[in-house]
Formats: sequence, C-alpha cells, structure tokens
Amino acid sequence: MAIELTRVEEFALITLNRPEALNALSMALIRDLSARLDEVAKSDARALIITGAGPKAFCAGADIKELQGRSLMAQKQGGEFGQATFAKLDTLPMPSVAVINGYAFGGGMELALACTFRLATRNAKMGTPEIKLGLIPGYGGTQRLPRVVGEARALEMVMTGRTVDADEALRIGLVNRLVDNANEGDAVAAGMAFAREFSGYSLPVLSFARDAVKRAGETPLHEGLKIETDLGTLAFQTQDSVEGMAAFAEKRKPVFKDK
Ligand code: CO8
Repeated sequence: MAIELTRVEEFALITLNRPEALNALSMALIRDLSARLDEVAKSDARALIITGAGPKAFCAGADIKELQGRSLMAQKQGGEFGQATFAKLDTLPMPSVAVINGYAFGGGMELALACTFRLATRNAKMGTPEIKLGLIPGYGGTQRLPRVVGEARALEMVMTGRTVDADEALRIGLVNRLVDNANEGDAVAAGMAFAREFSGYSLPVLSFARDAVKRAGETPLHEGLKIETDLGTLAFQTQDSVEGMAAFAEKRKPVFKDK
C-alpha cells in the first residue's frame, strides 16, 4: 500500500509510503489517499496526522513521470480528482496536522496546505516548482497558498519556483512550528504533542472554529461576521458548551463528549 493508515494512541496517522520516489503522488496513491481519508472521517480519531515515509521527504509532488503524455481530458480529470481528494481535509470531523519531514514540493506542498496545521522539521524544504516543468500548481496550490502566506509571497513562490527552507517557512507563516527529527519517530511524536494542545476539546466546536476562520479568506467582512454568528450560535447549542461553561463556574475540568 502506498498509503498506510494506522492508529497511534488517540490519533489517525497517514504515512505516504513510497520513499523510493520521495513519496511522489501517483494517481494510484491519490486514489488510495482518498479512500483512507473516508475511513478517517468515520473513525473516532481526535486528529489526523499526515507524514512521509523515509528520512528525506514528506512528498516530492505529483508523479512527474506519470503526468507525461496524457490527454487534455485526463489531465483535467486528474487535477480535479487531486483537488477533490485534498478538499476532504477541509471537511474532516477532526483537525489535520501535516508533519513535513523533508521535501514538500508541488502536490506535496499542496497536500500540506490543505491540512488544518503544518509542522516542519528543521531540514524541511518546501516549494511550488511546477513553473520549472512548464506547469502551474494544480491540486489547490494557487488558491490555498495566497490564503496562507498572502498574494505577494504566493506569486513569488509560484512564479519563481524557488525553494523555501524551514526557517523562512516559519517566518512567513507557511508552517505553524518547527520540530526536531534527530531520531526516527521524533517528528510524528512532535505532531502528536501539538495535536494534544487541542484534541481534548469538543470536535464539533473545533470544526466550527476551523470553518469560521477558513471562510474569512474567501468572504467579505459583513458575510464573514454573519458566518461567525451562525457558527457561534450553533456552538451554544452543543451539550459541550453547556458542560464547558458549567465546569468553569464549578471550578472543575470540563468533560467534553463531542455532542
Ligand atoms: N515524480 C516522480 N518521481 C520523483 C519525483 C516526482 N515528483 N520526485 C522525485 N522522484 C524520484 C526521482 O525520479 C528518483 O527516482 P530514480 O531513483 O528512479 O531516478 C527518486 O525519486 C529520488 O529523487 P532524486 O534522485 O531526484 O533525489 P534528490 O535528493 O537528488 O532530489 C528533489 C530531491 C529536489 C525533491 C528532486 O527529486 C525533485 O526536484 N523532484 C521533483 C520536485 C517537483 O518538481 N515537484 C513538483 C511535481 S509537479 C506537481 O506536483 C504538480 C501537481 C499538480 C498536477 C495537476 C495535474 C493537472
């Protein structure tokens, strides 16, 4: 299997497992990823962590060898399928964390951008080098990258194809934090430690928070404020909000039940 889905304590862990090709996204791998994301959506995992197998790469992008010589319609359908697969991360019932443990280029960068959070190891190298192949990003990168780092930086990355190192990625907000990977498993452990900062909260309320913030990048302010009111009002309808406020008043730790 090019995608491994395992359970690590309370989390789902997806590992892109094609290290001989730096975990490049073949069409078969994307189909497999799509199916595994459906499984994660139905699970009781508190968060999804995605990383790449091997010491070198998170994911070196779409499989360039496979992209060659396809018909116009095959390219279009391939792009749409990749976009639809990554878009599943937007609506997962639990947050997702990309642990970028090395190269994240092209489609690999786009996969990380579709996750709720991104952590990068200190040796990580990221970019959208498609322009060097005579291409542009096709799995959501032209749309998600400017929403994350702003238009000027996104234009620069997409149009020069240059590589961004971990320190710069942190500085420009492309990743949330840097993590160590001195030993095998360190990066995933860091991803789990990060996920534990939110995984005890109510999953439905976390998804309202994620959805409200994500909509800010695509909505005029007056409509965004309405979305905030609607999702905020929904949060008040959860039993978890009743529990959270009662626990505060009673000076105890809340017990959330995702209801
Ligand atoms: N596709 C296929 N194979 C790859 C890819 C890739 N993206 N990246 C690496 N590999 C393979 C190499 O061919 C090599 O295989 P082999 O040993 O059989 O020759 C193996 O992985 C190891 O790679 P390198 O020897 O190149 O390793 P280096 O450490 O020297 O270099 C790099 C690592 C810098 C990451 C280099 O491999 C590289 O530049 N890779 C390509 C990065 C890239 O351009 N990514 C963007 C791809 S395009 C894309 O993602 C578009 C998405 C949208 C599609 C929309 C469709 C409509």
